[in-house]
Parts: sequence; structure tokens; C-alpha cells
Amino acid sequence: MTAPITLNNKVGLNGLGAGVWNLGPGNDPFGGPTREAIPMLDRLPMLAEAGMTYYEAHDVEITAEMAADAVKVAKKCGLKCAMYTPSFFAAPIFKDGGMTSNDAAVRKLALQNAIKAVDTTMQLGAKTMVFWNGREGFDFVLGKNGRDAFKRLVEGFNKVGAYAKEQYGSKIKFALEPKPNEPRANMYLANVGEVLYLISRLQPELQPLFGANPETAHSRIAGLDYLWDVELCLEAGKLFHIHLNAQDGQRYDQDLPFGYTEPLKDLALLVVLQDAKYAGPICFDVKAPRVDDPADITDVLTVSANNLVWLWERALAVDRAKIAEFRAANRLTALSGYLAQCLYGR
Ligand code: GLO
Ligand code: MG
Repeated sequence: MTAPITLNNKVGLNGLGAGVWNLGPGNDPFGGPTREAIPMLDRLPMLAEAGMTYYEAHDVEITAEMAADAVKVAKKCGLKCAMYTPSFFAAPIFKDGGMTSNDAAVRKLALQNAIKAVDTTMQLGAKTMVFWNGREGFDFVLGKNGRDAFKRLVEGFNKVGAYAKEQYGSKIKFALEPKPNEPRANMYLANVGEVLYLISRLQPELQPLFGANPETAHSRIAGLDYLWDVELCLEAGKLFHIHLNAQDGQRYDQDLPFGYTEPLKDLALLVVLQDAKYAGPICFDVKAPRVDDPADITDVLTVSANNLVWLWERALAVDRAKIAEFRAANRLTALSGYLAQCLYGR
């Protein structure tokens, strides 16, 4: 069994992390902000205060020009950058995608942004750059040629990967984050399997640089099991990053606190991560709810972190030999009862 690690610490590989965007002003598609927007760099000490070791940011939140200041602020509050990510979804120019846009000029711009983000990732001291599929998809059938769109993704990632390899060797790795829908009706790289297939189509020498960033809620939105999605990434040696949160059924993306909706499955997920000796940062992608007052904006992080730490401890105590016994005896209902016992402590 894996030795216990301290999760709410400021050292070690397995510290917790969260995105600066997690502490937003509360806007949603139906209404504007309910809180004043906190300047991005002011969010870093708040993340640290909430127990995070790592922060994450998009290129539109901490721009290349702000990177030097971000490094100073992060150092002061003892934070490290877990990952940096180019935004291909907010700007109007990317309304129909970046890398998969039908417009070659837009694809070129996306590539330039991605390459710039590689340099900023390096400057911020992060080892990982995440690509979320954002607007890479379609709302109307035949709006794009799917086969061409896929080839454009392959071409784009080959170019970004080649740039990173040439400039920085293997210091920067890429984690592709799948999501089935929202903001597009249908998104390319909808699930972990599609991400792994895409990686298999990249230039062989670049493939080791690419992996996945599964997000628990995204699997749920697709009606899939996030435990299996993570196991598949592990089996492929491609669990480069992880986004943990919760989702209350198949509906719009909620980014609820980790541990809120499916604690038993979360317990099982942590057993899997512990047994795999997952050594990357454990990061939340949660959203401070619109109804929360400004003073309580970090509750979503502290609740996620506490749930994680409590579940992590419970997961360490799960008797792996018992799991094996239940499997061998084909007592799978009883196995689920054992996990509940571990969870509820009786
Ligand atoms: C949205 C995604 C998004 C990404 C972020 C990092 O559903 O989860 O928050 O994680 O853009 O690339
Ligand atoms: Mg995410």
C-alpha cells in the first residue's frame, strides 16, 4: 500500500491545486456577475490560504505579459504553477473553434497562441500545458467535415509538440482534456478514448509528450464512469493531469465541490490513484457558486480539499486484500458494502 502523504501541505508532488478561474464573479449564461471580479494575481494568495499548493491559469487570465509578476506573487505565497492553458474558447475569433476552425487564418492564430502559451508555461515554471477542447466541435451536422477536423487537430498538436520539443526537450508535457458537450452541442475529443486515439495518431516521437487530463464531471456529463476513464488513462500511461469535481447528473457543467455527489465512487477513485502511485498534482476544477457571498468565495476550495483529505485517509485504510477476496468470491454487492463501511466508518 502507498505510504500516506500529506495533502494539505506546501511540499511534495501530490499537493492540491485549483484554477484562478474557480474564484470567478458568479456570472452564468442567464445573468451577470453577483460579486466583484477579483484581480487575477490577487487570487493567488487566496488559493494558498485555502490550502492549495498549486495554481492553474489560462493565457487570458495570467497573460504572458503578467507572467513575471505572477512568478513573484506565487513565490511569496508559496504556490507553484501546476499547469497553464491557452484559451481557444473565449475570444469571438474562436467562435467556431481554434485548431478545428474551417478558416485557415483562425487555425494559424490558434497555433500562434498555443506556441506563445508553451513559452509562458515554461516561464511560470509549470511542467504541463492543458488543452481543453472548448469550442472544438459542431452544433450543426456537416458544419465541418469531421475527418478534416480530426486531421487539423493532429496537425495542430504535432506542430505545438514539435515546437515544445525543439525548445524545451521533454520539460513541457501536454494534457488534453476531453468533454462531450458545452459550449458546443458536440465536441471533438469528447471522452478519454478519443483523446488516446488522437495521441496514437501524432508523430511517434511526439507521442510521449502527450497525455490526458480527465475531469470527473465531464465523464459524468457524458454518462460515463470517471473511475474507468481514469483507469484507462493509467493503463495507457497517459494520466498526465487530473481535474476533480462533482456533477449532479447529466446536465449543464456544474463544477461542484469534489466529494459532494458521489463520495463512494470518489473513495474508489482515490484507491485507484493511490495504488497507481499517481505522482502529479491533484487539482480541482470547481466553481464558486453564484449565490456565495464574496467573503465565502473560497468555500468551494476548502470544502473540496477537506473532502479530498478525508477520503484520501479513508482510501488508505481500505484493505486491498479484502477487495481481492470479494472479487475472488464473486461477492461484488458485498464489496460495495465494504466500501460503504470504509466510507461511513462503522
Ligand atoms: C470546462 C473545463 C475548463 C478547463 C480549462 C483548462 O469545462 O473544465 O475549465 O479545465 O479551460 O483548460
Ligand atoms: Mg477542467
